[in-house]
Amino acid sequence: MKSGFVAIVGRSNVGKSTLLNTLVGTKIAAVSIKAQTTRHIIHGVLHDERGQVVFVDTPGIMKQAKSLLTSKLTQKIKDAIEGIDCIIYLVDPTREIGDEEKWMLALLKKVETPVILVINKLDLPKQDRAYQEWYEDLRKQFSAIVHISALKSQHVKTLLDEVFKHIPEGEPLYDKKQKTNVDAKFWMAEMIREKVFNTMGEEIPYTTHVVVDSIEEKKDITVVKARLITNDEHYKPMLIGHRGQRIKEIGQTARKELATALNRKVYLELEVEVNPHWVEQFE
Ligand SMILES: Nc1nc2c(ncn2[C@@H]2O[C@H](COP(=O)(O)OP(=O)(O)OP(=O)(O)O)[C@@H](O)[C@H]2O)c(=O)[nH]1
Ligand SMILES: [Mg+2]
Repeated sequence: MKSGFVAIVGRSNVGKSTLLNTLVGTKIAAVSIKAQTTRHIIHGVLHDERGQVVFVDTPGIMKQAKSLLTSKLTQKIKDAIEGIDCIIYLVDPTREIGDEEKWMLALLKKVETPVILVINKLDLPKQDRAYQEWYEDLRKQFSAIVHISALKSQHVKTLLDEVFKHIPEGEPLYDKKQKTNVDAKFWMAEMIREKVFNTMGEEIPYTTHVVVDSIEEKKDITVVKARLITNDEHYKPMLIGHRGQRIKEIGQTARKELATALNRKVYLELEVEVNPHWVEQFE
């Protein structure tokens, strides 16, 4: 049996977490239109007759936002590509090539690991994919090139066949039933944070954080208590909204998703907290 690690890298918003979820077949990682949605290294485990592949989702590279959070995330990307068997370099052909893409390309040039260039968002109309050829011209630098739609699950099997070529024989690292390294509290916090990002517009900074404090399994309901943490007093009323409308909307959409995933009734209690130091405490 084969067994190995594959890192999914690329700049912010290209669809890395969407691809992880599609490959594993379950929603593990949060997905949003906001940049820097992913902040932690998340494992999604794929089991098939050939063996096991642990896909490693990474934070998107973002150069403009010079902040403590960004530099911590950049370090995580570098750590994630150490000691793995193959890299999926995911790109978005609809967006202009900028400094971030160049940074990513320079980083990948230095690694010895095989890199598969994966051009995403194939489901979008051709005229929207204006930079596709620019990426296709880079194919010589990579071990393979695959066009996919992570969102619509197009050609994901082709990608997987390509990945398995680089996976060595080995013992499985995860139990057959296990699909991720993240625990329930972390996963729920990620699902709630995704709703914060998708409910709020540009007014809310990407630094908003979520912590789940408790999950209580009652007879026919799961009670979840969580805090939305912002680093600035100023954002608290925005998160709460007029007469609590915003927080209510975040809570309702998050509760629905958790209930569907768990196949149980969920009661979700949300609170907003200001903590100017959370980024420093972030690991
Ligand atoms: N049309 C289309 N949209 C996609 C596809 N894959 C991802 N998206 C969208 O692109 C946006 C970003 O997706 P994410 O999966 O959060 O991207 P990411 O690369 O993980 O982003 P960060 O975690 O911020 O680095 C979301 O709105 C997705 O729905 C795709 O194949 N086609
Ligand atoms: Mg992500």
